[in-house]
Amino acid sequence: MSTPWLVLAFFLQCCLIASFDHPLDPLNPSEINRIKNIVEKSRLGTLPNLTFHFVDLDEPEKTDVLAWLSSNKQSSPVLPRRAKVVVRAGFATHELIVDLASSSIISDCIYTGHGYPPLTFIELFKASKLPLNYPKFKESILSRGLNLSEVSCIPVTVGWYGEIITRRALKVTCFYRGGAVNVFARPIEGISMLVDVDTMQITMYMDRFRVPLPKAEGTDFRSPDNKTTSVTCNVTDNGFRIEGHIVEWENWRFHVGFDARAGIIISTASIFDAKESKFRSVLYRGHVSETFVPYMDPTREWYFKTFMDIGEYGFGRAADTLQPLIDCPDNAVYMDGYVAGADGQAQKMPKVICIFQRYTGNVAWRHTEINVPGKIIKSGEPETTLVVRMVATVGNYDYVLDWEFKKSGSIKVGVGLTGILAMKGTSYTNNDQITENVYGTLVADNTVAVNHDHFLTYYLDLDIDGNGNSFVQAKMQTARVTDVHASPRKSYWKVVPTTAKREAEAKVRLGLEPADLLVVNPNKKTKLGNQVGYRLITGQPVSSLLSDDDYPQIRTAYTRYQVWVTAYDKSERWAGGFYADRSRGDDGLAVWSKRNRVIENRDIVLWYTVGFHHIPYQEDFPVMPRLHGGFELRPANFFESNPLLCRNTRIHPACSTG
Ligand SMILES: *[C@@H]1O[C@H](CO)[C@@H](O)[C@H](O)[C@H]1NC(C)=O
Ligand SMILES: *[C@@H]1O[C@H](CO)[C@@H](O)[C@H](O)[C@H]1NC(C)=O
Ligand SMILES: *[C@@H]1O[C@H](CO)[C@@H](O)[C@H](O)[C@H]1NC(C)=O
Ligand SMILES: *[C@@H]1O[C@H](CO)[C@@H](O)[C@H](O)[C@H]1NC(C)=O
Ligand SMILES: [Cu+2]
Repeated sequence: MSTPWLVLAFFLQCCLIASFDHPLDPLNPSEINRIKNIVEKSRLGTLPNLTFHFVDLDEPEKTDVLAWLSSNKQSSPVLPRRAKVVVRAGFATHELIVDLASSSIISDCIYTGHGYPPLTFIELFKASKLPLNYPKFKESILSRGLNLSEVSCIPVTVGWYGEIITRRALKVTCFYRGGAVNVFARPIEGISMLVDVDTMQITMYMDRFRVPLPKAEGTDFRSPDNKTTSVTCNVTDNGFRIEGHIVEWENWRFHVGFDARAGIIISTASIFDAKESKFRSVLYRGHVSETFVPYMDPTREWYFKTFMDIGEYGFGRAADTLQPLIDCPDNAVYMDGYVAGADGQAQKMPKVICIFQRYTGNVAWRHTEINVPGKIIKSGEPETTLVVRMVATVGNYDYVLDWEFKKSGSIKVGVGLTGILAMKGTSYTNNDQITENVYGTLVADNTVAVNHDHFLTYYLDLDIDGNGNSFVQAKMQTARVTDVHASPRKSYWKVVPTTAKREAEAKVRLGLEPADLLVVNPNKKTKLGNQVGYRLITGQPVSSLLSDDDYPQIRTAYTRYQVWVTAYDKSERWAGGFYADRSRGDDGLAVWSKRNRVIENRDIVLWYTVGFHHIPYQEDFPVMPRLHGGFELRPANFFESNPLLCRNTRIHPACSTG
């Protein structure tokens, strides 16, 4: 195949896709507003206190999406455009499917199980204002000699601690600005308050003790240099194309969606195989599915801080407008997101995703050959990647979430933690004074930053060259040399591949035995007869250290293992369960896996948890330098040889289709 033809073929494929909407496109603002109208005009509109908690695309059946993708889009039937909507009306949770074509609600069930939908921004806002008009709180502030107008209160979710009956509730913790800007650095300790969300009233108030307020000096987190300047970008100079939600860059093509719960959703990612002269599927859908952030202070004022931010609030809703030159480099292109507000109205979230080509400064590959007589032969290539990024600011913490695509076929997922630590006031000003357990590190005078974990669980519906896939652990086991005459060696390691037949065999706690973890397509082999696959290169093997009978652990039992594989089921997307607020662990990854379905040569979903045990250090104060974690999905016998030598943009002898 000659170069011009190959380039032309690539060009044609990319441009045909471009002029049609993709069935996985997120709901656009006019669709969100139509959903609001459809729901308000229905019987639900006559019930009191109608609020929208979840409005998301109800994606078409996967088989239909795949058929659509491989069809001639002009003649193929239009796929249904539907939304999954959760509203509260008359203090009940209604789960709706709204059909946009017929402008009707095609299903409406009242959810009566445990747990509640995500809290709305308005609920959080109202709860944060309640203490400021609450007489007992005003008294507490006055008696501490503080000025009420300098107090900021922050509502937090309360979890579940074995209560038989739960209501929608928040606790509120308060901080003293006193002219400073780092709100979280100056906690007003000793006070607890419970807010009943449905009645929006404080139903429990306790002021148990007081400790000195941490001082304002040294808490300012603002950068001394003012680097924020606006930069205009030229899309054609960035080396990639965006048409609607489809991004094409080098050998990659994928769809970027934005969702109130997950934030970035990468769909239908496929890679162009120059040898086969076609796109091959890699990832049907990938996104962060749940987070779990338990703090390790069991005292009355702190024990409930065991957050599941994605299910309780939403990473998409917490997505921040990105700051050019700080959050993303000057060649970045930005995308807006849309979410439904509590009233159902579409809200624009400007510039919440950025996409940019990155010159990593790394070597993609290289070699110097000195053994050819009379010559020194050198070659190599610098690494350039494409990054899709968002930042979720959930209260004190900022999560920088990256999807990085490499020409080598790798997808690297990065998680950056930065922002402000969760801190509590204390009487101590020096570590030598401390004789009791303070559950954290003294990071400033009168300030303890509390020990905690971060677990970010990713949903990875890999479709390696089609959707009949298997999960293989290529275990490395020490073997003895038995024939002492043949070798002076005593031992070596050999690879023992084991294919998981059912879900129970695919729960992995990393670090116990060395193994490569692979998703392979057992129906496809390379010319050399190896199964095509992708490998999960994991990060640090972090799993939850809480005991199995501890309530937060019951709610997030999936954090006991870093890797799970489940049979694909469209409804199984949120690892901590769909109704995460006040959940009891009866929905979610650990429960689905117990069904022990067959996962060999099936459509399967890989789940991986990026974890951090976070002991705070003084350098994390007043704002934390970014801490990095993540994982990589890397081709493993997927290509016939190094794909960097055979991309669509250039032809190398190694790539001839023969
Ligand atoms: C619920 O609706 C009623 C009637 O409109 C209103 O009086 C009440 O304040 C609402 N409750 C909440 C929590 O918004
Ligand atoms: C309290 O703070 C407000 C706002 O910062 C200020 O206007 C007011 O003078 C302060 N009151 C006292 C008693 O310091
Ligand atoms: C930083 O720049 C912004 C925008 O130009 C300006 O409004 C602000 O005052 C500057 N801040 C400082 C500390 O120089
Ligand atoms: C982008 O760059 C191209 C090539 O450098 C140029 O032709 C085009 O006019 C630029 N577009 C904009 C909007 O600046
Ligand atoms: Cu942390």
